[in-house]
Amino acid sequence: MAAARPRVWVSQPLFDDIVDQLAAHCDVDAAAQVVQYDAAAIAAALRDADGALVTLNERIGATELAAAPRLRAIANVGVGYNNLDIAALDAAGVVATNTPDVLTETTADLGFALLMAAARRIGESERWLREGHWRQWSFSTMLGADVHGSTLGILGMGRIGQAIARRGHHGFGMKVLYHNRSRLPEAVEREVGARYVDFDALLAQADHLLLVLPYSPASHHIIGAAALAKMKPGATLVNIARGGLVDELALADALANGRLAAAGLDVYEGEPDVRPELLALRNVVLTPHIGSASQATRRAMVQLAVDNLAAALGFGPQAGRPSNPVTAKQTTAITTTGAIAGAGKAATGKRPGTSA
Ligand code: 8YV
Repeated sequence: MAAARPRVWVSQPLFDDIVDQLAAHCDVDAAAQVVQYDAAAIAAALRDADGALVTLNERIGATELAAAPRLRAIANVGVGYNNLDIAALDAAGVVATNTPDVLTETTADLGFALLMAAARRIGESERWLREGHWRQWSFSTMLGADVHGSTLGILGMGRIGQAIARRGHHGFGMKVLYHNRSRLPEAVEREVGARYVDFDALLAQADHLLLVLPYSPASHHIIGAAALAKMKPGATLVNIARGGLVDELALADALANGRLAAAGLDVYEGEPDVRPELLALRNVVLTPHIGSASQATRRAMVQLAVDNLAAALGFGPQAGRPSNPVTAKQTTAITTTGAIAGAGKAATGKRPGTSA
């Protein structure tokens, strides 16, 4: 008797033509429309599944796994995987994979776009024009901060951080400073044009600070009231990693009282809900988690996740050896002192736990 085909759950509509490749080996149960799942719905969907293809909106931990005896692999469509409890997956013998590399440049583009939009008040200017205020124009209308020639601070220096550093250094003549859980090799620092500094120096010296570090309990609210108070007055903050890195109420305060000039946010602690305190401010540019959202990159992410899942389930050219496994050991954290928490591969710039 032929072995039963594995069952795969696909949590959201992705790209059908790519997801359909799984049908060569598996029975595929793919969501036909966008769904917001609660824990019970995820447990129900996983009950008979051997594999799952999920996005960062699906949170999976010990509770959901307890009801999924057949589950062998979860392929996350995203480089960040803080939606998955990796220790619980390891304990349950479930392989988890992510989609690094393919989204690096696209996400770095968005980081830079938010930096420029915030510093040069582009969102605010556009609203002002649409609201019919142009006749009130004066020579000091919408004065912002320069990006070229300023000091760019990058917190988290994985692949995306490095891609942003290159843009700043080579494209905009910026002085680029970074802080990371470990220092890059000198040759990499030279190539990306960035200098390592400690956390406090980064806060104090950056005209524009970009957050590109993984979220974990250790990095929760790493930018809170204390860190904001150490930032250069009039600086810009951009977060393209995970919302939980920033204490959003403290940030809203700093933006409202002028301590920071502007912010650009692509991620939020309670997304898809955005705090009214942020929505009420004019000097913050808000985008709905679109860091990797170009046609080509989102397709590449789904292709990589499909290949990872097929390999983890024992099919295809990489059978048994998915390219991008993540394990609890790789889930490391940056610290404010520059010490390294956990084990990782940051020195090569290949950071499996990077979030954005
Ligand atoms: C998401 C991201 O994957 O890769 C990440 O970590 O945050 C994004 O690219 C994307 O929003 C789809 O879930």
